[in-house]
Amino acid sequence: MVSTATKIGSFTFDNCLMNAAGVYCMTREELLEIEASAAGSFVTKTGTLNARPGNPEPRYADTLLGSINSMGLPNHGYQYYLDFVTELQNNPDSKPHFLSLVGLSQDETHTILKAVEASDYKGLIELNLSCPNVPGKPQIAYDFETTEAILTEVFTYFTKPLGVKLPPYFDIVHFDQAAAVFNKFPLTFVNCINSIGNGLVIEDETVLIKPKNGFGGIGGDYVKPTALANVHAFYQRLNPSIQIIGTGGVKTGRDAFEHILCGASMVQIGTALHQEGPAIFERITSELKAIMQEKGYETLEDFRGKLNYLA
Ligand code: RRO
Repeated sequence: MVSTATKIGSFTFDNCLMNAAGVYCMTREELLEIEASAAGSFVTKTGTLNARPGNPEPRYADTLLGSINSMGLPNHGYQYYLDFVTELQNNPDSKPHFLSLVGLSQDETHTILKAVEASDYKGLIELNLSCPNVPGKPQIAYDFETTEAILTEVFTYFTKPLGVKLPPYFDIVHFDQAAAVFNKFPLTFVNCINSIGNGLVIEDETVLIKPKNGFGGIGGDYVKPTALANVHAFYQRLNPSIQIIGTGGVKTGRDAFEHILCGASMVQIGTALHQEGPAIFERITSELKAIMQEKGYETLEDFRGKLNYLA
């Protein structure tokens, strides 16, 4: 029997596929659609201290090869998502979940994480260090000093299972430096990658989205090679206790297989989920199982991280 079950930290999941933060996760209704699908879990939209309307529309566009977005962190406020995942965990049949969070300042991030620490929530937490779309707020994880300062403070009070959502890095030295920072902390996982920040897509003579004169985060086919490189670079560098979640350019079972081959323990779907809807989880799961069957793999452990190099 071929299985796509997986584990992150002490949590087990019947399926390694789930949504990526930002897609199908703004409201309880959307999250319940993912919960009812073949996905192994869901992650919430990144919640901030206070609810936010986000950037002006149009702020998302599908393109031939993927998507561009400058949503601007619209969300119902972290308490909305914390209440929902806490409520769901009372159901013994509930899947384990991921609560995505970040503050608009370091103080806000600590206020939110202290509230989560004090809450009854027992699931996983993803700290988003890579939002590319809030005007005037750079992506935190491109600043290694700030990243280390935040995590140093967080782990003075935070004891729940925490991971970080990372932007793509593009230089080997940056992989080394980032991994050296993350290896100092008892992180449960890193999630590679968020969208490739600040791309520009043009149709005829005009940009596709309104905020930031058309600049936005790129997802979909464009980003798969970058995502795979980041998953594998961190798989090679991180302490084995820090697991990798692979996100970026997954729209087929083959794409998910490649993420796992590069070292991913869980695989998230963003742009393709937006384009196809939650039925995508069933399709990609069966495609992934067919590949495993053909290769004689029964579990993800049979091939996770076992990427071949040329001699
Ligand atoms: O809301 C967004 O604009 C957004 C976020 Br928080 C993020 O982490 N990644 C992204 O592509 N968009």
